[in-house]
Amino acid sequence: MLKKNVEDLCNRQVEREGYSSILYLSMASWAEANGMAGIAEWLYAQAEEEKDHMLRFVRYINERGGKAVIPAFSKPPEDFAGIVELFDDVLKHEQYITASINEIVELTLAEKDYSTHNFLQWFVAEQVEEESSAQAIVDKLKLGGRNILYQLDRDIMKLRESED
Ligand code: OFO
Repeated sequence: MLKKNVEDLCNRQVEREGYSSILYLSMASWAEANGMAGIAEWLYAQAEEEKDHMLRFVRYINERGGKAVIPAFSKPPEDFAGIVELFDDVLKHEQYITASINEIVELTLAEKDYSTHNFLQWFVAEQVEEESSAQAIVDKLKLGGRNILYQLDRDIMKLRESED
């Protein structure tokens, strides 16, 4: 049985993972409407992954005798200043999610909830990957400037294809 404070933080994470999903969906749609098909593909796929992360929390909370709550989500931004700014936002958002996961990890240690601690390890590893792929794209964009955008769009499309 989940302790109430652990359940509450897990439910907070349901909202944060769900918001991540619609944030990336909005970014994907913006990129697609602006002719960046490869980047849009990458972001659509991220949106699906975040939905899966939300579901993992929902199912875990219910499995442990808690009650997962599906919240209303804030409306994500619909316009972005540019692709460099967009990926900067992705990176910052992932860093925020990492900090949020780490808070739950800390609470599970304080509460000696080793099952939830174990459940969270998948997310700890996932965040390392997500921060590093966002960072790699930000670095490429900053290194090459906007003139490499077309090439980068192709590269990201290929990256997505090779992950399938
Ligand atoms: Fe991108 O983060 Fe979920 O966990």
